[in-house]
Amino acid sequence: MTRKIIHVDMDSFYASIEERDRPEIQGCPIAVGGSPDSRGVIATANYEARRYGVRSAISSARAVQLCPHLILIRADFDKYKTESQKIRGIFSEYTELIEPLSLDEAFLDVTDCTQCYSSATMIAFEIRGRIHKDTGLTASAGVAPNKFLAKIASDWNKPDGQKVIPPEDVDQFVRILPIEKIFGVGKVTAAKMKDLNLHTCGDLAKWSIEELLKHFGKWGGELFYLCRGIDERPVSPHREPKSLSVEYTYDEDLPDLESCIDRLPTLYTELLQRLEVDSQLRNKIRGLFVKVKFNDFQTTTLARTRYTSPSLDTYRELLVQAYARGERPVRLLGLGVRLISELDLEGLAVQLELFPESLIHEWKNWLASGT
Ligand code: DCP
Ligand code: MG
Repeated sequence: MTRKIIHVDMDSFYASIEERDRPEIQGCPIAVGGSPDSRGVIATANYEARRYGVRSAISSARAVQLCPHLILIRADFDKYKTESQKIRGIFSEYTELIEPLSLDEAFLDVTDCTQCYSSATMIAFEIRGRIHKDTGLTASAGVAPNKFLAKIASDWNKPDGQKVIPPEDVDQFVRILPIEKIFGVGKVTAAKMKDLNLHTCGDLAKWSIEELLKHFGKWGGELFYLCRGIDERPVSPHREPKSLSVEYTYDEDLPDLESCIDRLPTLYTELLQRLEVDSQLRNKIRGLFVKVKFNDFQTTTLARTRYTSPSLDTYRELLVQAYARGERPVRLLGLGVRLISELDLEGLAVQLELFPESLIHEWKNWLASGT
């Protein structure tokens, strides 16, 4: 049966909240992030600041270079969580099938919704209107028969827009869809695909599953379906991740251990931000890991279980050991935490003590100071 999936994604979420709360800076270029003096990074920027090239994950120092009159504001996660909860409250008036991906985005399965004459397009429109009325913020939405297409569609008419991909338009839509739109295709993979003369999903669809598997490993199997616009993954409200990690493939290989260590703080900040998304996650950490992919694609993961506080020092120690296994230039670095499932947690309630409140404050201060 054809499903109706909506992907809602707030526009420049943190920055829009700060702009809303400070009428005096409305219309100015605004970014939320750490301090430029101490290796801080940008979490996000409003659309005015983006015109200068200020984007998520660039260093705050670079952002100020690009836009000298940028207004840089420290993140206030409690405030963002409050807004996120309001938005989720609105979603839940339409469906129970909500899968949040972060504070500012979620998938909704509205196949069985009877509101708005069962029109998913109208439901998306109404939800965006409700969000604006209740929070003063704008959201964009994508409506499609599956998660893959709905997520691409929500980005199509951003900000404050929506796009619908009806089932009958799927073939035509994916045929000319650039490969960069596929989740997981970053700069490096895109360059590799282009070398193979693969530019659109239509190009990918000409390859056999064997060829895809040969060039892209296991992921090739997923690509076979995605490039045809097929994605059967359900919207699952109770997804329980087993781990949470951030990783980055560098445009140029990192030549030595020192340059790897230099990259740690940025990855670490992002990992902490991801952990902030769900307050339950902190209680579920039962180990830390570092992933290193060397320039010959050999990958090594070094984990330390029983560690429940993700400190930068521990990650540095792990990185030193992981690097020693290859001692070659590095193309990818990743940092992560292993999580315990809800069920395991019940049996190990005692261990909750392992994650003291004081540490959480330490993180927040650390984040705010941007060091
Ligand atoms: N975020 C972050 N670090 C990143 C990316 C995002 O801290 N590297 C935070 C800040 C964003 C929020 O997550 O406000 C949502 O991320 P999005 O990618 O949806 O970005 P925005 O909502 O800011 O902008 P857009 O309008 O492009 O969705
Ligand atoms: Mg967003």
